[in-house]
Amino acid sequence: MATKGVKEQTLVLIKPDAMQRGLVGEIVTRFEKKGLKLVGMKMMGLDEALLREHYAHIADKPFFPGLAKFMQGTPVIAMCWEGLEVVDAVRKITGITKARQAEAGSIRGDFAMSVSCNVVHASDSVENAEKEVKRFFKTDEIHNYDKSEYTHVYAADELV
Ligand code: IDP
Ligand code: MG
Repeated sequence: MATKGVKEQTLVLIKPDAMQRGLVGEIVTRFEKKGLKLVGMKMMGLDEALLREHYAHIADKPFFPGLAKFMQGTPVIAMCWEGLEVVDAVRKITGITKARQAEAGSIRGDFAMSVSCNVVHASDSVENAEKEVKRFFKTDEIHNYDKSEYTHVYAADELV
């Protein structure tokens, strides 16, 4: 799976608070309007093993059991977005973890007040994005197609 240039990929999860609050369309729209390419999307429930792997860096924190319960409250929507330096771009659109301090204009800044119920997950580095896309999607669930608007989203020398 190519992950360089305009083919860089990142994982976004729409979390259960956003599912309950009817924010799915709004969240997807923000990434679409930025000019990113949606190459994978599915609804899925997260089991304990997947959550322990995905949140390995915080699995020993006291808040982890509560977080795991929250993340299992509804199915989530997993998305793979593609674009030039997309991992960084999506983190900026997402905003910082503590949503009530997240910058206005970011998804968390505009739609959330909590540290744990913060509407979306976004991969935090190119290295982690590669692992996370593989964790949530099978190879044949990631799609390769031409996006006609790319000639307007990117300059010719960026389209490599
Ligand atoms: P991130 O989602 O902004 O990358 P991480 O530090 O990777 O933040 O934490 C993963 C998720 O764990 C957060 O999005 C949030 O849902 C939850 N979380 C992180 N820190 C806390 C905390 O101090 N209390 C409760 N939940 C937390
Ligand atoms: Mg993180």
